[in-house]
Amino acid sequence: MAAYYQKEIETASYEQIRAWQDERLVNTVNHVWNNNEYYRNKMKAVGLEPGDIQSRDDLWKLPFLTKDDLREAYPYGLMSAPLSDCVRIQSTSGTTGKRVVAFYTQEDIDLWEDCCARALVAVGATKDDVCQVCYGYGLFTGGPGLNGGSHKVGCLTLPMSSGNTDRQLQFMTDLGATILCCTPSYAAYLAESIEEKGLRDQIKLKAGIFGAEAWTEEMRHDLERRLGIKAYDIYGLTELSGPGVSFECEEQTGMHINEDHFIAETIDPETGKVLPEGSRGEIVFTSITKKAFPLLRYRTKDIAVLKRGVCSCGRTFVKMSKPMGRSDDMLIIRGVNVFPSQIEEVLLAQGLTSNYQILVDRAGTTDSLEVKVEMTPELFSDKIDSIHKIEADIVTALKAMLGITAKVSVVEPKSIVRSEGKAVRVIDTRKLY
Ligand code: DLL
Repeated sequence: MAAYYQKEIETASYEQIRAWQDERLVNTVNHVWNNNEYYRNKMKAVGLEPGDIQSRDDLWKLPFLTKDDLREAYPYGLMSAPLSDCVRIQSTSGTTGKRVVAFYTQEDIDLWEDCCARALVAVGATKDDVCQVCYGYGLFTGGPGLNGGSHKVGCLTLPMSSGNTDRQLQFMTDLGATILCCTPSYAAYLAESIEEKGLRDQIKLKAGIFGAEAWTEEMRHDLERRLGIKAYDIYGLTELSGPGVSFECEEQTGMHINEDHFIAETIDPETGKVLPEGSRGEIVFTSITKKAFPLLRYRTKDIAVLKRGVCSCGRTFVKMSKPMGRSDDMLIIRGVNVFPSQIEEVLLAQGLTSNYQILVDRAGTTDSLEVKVEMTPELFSDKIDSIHKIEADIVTALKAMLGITAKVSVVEPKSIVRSEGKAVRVIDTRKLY
């Protein structure tokens, strides 16, 4: 029997969902027009006034918002509530030049935590559960979001944050954790450690909520078998609040989008044309309840399919498939969002060339990142020691920029294959989609 955190909302009729969306969209458009100059200018630039948006049917008229807008408006340009009403920021992982800062009022946090609570209840969480949250806490949204959701459900919450696997396993076994929240790759690492330490019969986990990066159905089956759980997907992004934009239910056939808070569209990433539901394309979200940082038609760059229909769990919210790739070049490596341009920036700052290659692989359950870069002709004559020093400096600079450790090899000039068309700079051999 399916359980819900907010049954009336989660099982509302399509007409009711539409009515909420129509009304809340109009309110949000008026809210940004009245409170945010950046939005007002963006709307004016295409000749729009708030009165032009009367319902969801008018959504297409609004211009898209992209990460570039967020960067341009950094830090306060898109804040749409007075600073005195904002109580928190969160930020995207591991980036300097490309950092996105999202703001929250107390009400924004409350609604976000409701979304996470819905996700937890959908996987069977109740107030009798012990919920171990090993997503990162701090600026990353994973820890705070699921932590808040877990509190709302009334679970005993273990705010573990990421890393320190021995301690994770000790708490998991000693306190009898039943719900595990982390990235799928960390879940796989925990499974491996549990096997190595022979702890399998001491764990009481029954469900896992895994997201923040791509993972396959094969990985789901593997995690379910090794941890003796049901493994569920959860999706979200910092810009839209964090985890809980959509979540899987017991059917495990896609993630219900919390449509009372977000309107989803699918577009052709090349032309920007809106595609009918059911088409594969880039997902665009409009937040319709956020106050401090509302986003109108935000291009996620995530490629997926929306599917509307009756779900056996009783929920009526449209489902999105697992993301099937991205329409930009962002990589997610060990949970950290990495743009190749950031790596290039580091290499050039260290006096190297732009002849480089980024190799991403997955050894066992852990992503590996290797950067090969050609030395300059001047460096070529240098001693091996100085080459090692440059490699070490790049490792340090990459760690400072991205927060993750990469293997770096400085190679001979002209040893990286030249391309006649677009340079193939990224070779990602992980099988994620
Ligand atoms: O990853 C929020 C989150 C935390 C989601 C915990 C789920 C669980 P960002 O760091 O801003 O936010 O990264 C957002 O991660 O645009 C997708 O490309 C990717 N992503 C998030 N969830 C999934 C998922 C968090 N379930 C970016 N499957 C998004 C595949 C995902 N990719």
